[in-house]
Amino acid sequence: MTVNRGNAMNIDSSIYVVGENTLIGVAIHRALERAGYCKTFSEKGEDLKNVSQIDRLFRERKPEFVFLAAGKTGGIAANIKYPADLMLDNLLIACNIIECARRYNVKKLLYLASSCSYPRDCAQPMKEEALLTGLLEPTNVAYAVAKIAGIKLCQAYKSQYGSNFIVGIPANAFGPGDDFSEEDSHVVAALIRKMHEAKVNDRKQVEVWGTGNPQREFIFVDDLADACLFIMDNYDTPEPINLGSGMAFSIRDLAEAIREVVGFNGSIVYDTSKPDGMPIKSLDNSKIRDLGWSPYFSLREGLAITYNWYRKEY
Ligand code: GFB
Repeated sequence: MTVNRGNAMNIDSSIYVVGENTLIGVAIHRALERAGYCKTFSEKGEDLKNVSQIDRLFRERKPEFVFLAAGKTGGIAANIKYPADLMLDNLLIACNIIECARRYNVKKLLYLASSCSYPRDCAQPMKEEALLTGLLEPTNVAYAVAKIAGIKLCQAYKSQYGSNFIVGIPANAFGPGDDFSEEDSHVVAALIRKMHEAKVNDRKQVEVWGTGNPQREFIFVDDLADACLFIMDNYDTPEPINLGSGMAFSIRDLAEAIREVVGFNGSIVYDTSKPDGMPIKSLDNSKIRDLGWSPYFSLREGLAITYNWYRKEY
């Protein structure tokens, strides 16, 4: 029997997870399947930047709920090297998906923004109201502007058409399926790779970028996916909502934690010629906690699962 919970997803709702290969998209699929949702799908080779392909997909598959977890991402170096690619990809995908969701009367859409949408010198932990109150971090301004455009587009559709499009702002996600490339990855994947390679090649030291002082809030991707399902069912207002874990650490502490999980016994050196990026990014999670959601995995557990996955895959 189908249970009707107002705006909530039903077990047989048609659910489209946009981003078939992304870290977060894959984790949302896993979470939906685990929870028993039986009609979930992603694009099958369609180009998300091609509006006629996306229009056809919506017309044929008729999704009722959409998780928008697509768009190019990358760590600090990728943001410096490819600002145009990152910006264009994210803008086009947001425009195409959000407009098709309106055209085909999607009941509800969740757009995933990024914590780099907050101003560089934001008061910490960052509250949702702080968006657009100051200048952005220069190393990721192009990507951040694209993400802010996506947030504002959801709000504009809500205001003009009454569309139930909501926005989640995730902390820095990591987990199985992450990009482990040498230069373009985010810090967790990069340090797992560097320390693993140093261990197996018997190297004595590993280089960590920057001063080690910046602080980041990390969320294990299965917790993030769980938070996405939770707000799809329990949050209906156009103001963004932070999706964090409360686990804020300095890069130095993160590097030590990864060293232990990987079992690397050499030393860690800091290359201060590399950029630090935003000094602190930590989210105020009171909104989602007050609704009744909290994360399950500790940083250590998340790192161990991610490292096991990395060892099997690489
Ligand atoms: O993960 P990350 O690239 O993302 O870097 P951001 C976080 C911090 O780790 C920075 C330091 O201070 C880096 O300098 N770090 C140390 C390293 N060693 C490494 C390394 O080997 N690789 C990497 N990548 N970092 C991105 C944004 O910023 O975060 C994006 O550029 C996006 O726009 C994403 O929002 C979530 O948190 O600095």
